[in-house]
Amino acid sequence: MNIVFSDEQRLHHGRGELGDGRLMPVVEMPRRAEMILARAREVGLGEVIAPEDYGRAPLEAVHAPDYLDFLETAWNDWEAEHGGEHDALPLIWPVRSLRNVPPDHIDGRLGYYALGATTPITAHTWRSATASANTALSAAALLAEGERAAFALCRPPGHHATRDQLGGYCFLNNAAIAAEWLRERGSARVAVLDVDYHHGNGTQAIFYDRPDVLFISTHADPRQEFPYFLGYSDECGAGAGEGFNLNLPLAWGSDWTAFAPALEAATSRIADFAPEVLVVSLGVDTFERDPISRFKLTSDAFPRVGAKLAALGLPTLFVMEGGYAVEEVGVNAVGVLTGFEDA
Ligand code: B3N
Ligand code: ZN
Repeated sequence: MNIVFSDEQRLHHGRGELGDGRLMPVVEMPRRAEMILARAREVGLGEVIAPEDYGRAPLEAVHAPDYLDFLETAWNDWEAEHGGEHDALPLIWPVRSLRNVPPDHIDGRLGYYALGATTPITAHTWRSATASANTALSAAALLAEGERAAFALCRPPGHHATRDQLGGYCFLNNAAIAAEWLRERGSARVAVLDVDYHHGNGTQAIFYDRPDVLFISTHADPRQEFPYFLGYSDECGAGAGEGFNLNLPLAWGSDWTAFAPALEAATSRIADFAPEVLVVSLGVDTFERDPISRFKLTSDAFPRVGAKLAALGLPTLFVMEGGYAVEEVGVNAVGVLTGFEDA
């Protein structure tokens, strides 16, 4: 299986993230991608290919043009107002009693276009985020050319990014951009399966009223875990999309015995849907020693996940999402991919 990755994806590196009531070192760091790349090379997974530039059209198929303009200019606007010493972070949001209008000032715009305060914008964010989206698109193109599977080593990740909001370390929704591109290239039905520890709220929202893109997510129960405000089991899709969204939340502490039945329910629904292609939002923050998560999967679970996905017999695009146990992230992410290939 070929791997798509660009050196530009290393550039985004936040100086701190808000958590525990203070600014902490970021967990979503360039070394994550380096560890995954090193492991992929170590096991001879496939060739590492640089992405092509697909331009703005596939981004606009998923994201609002004004949001893309904001992302592209946010750092310059922030630097002009606050200097470049600290990353850009929002401090107020258009919540219930306020008006949902985009202001002119960068501090207001940050709140308008962000769903939380954990995602710093840096001087290189736009470059890395667009490179990450191009990585997903280039890997999708490998499937369109007839490959059975491809791995988009996306970083920054994407599944929390909505049509017009960043959050949860995500700026552009790489999996959604790839899924929509595959749809527009002629795949009549696309399934997106999100196995990250966190609910893929952005991907869900983007496809919520669509019957042609099935979204399924296994994740930590939003009653207990980020993103808290989406990912409940009664969210089934809307309008023409009703019945094409399936959330499978699991309690803190879930191990393979809890995770495996959810994965079985997910793959069974995908088989019924009979998609032409499967996009996997691949997070390995379900790992027992992940520093920000509370599932208990051991490293030997990840090849089993890959084998289970392979049994669907579908062209499969893996799009990297979360996973912050840096020493093990390569073994765990690549474990899914070798499990898929060896099945
Ligand atoms: O949940 C957190 C968080 C929890 C613990 C942390 N420690 C102990 C360092 C740090 C952060 N923050 C909220 C933002 C979570 C974003 C999740 C991104 C992700 O992986 N999505 O799939
Ligand atoms: Zn996650």
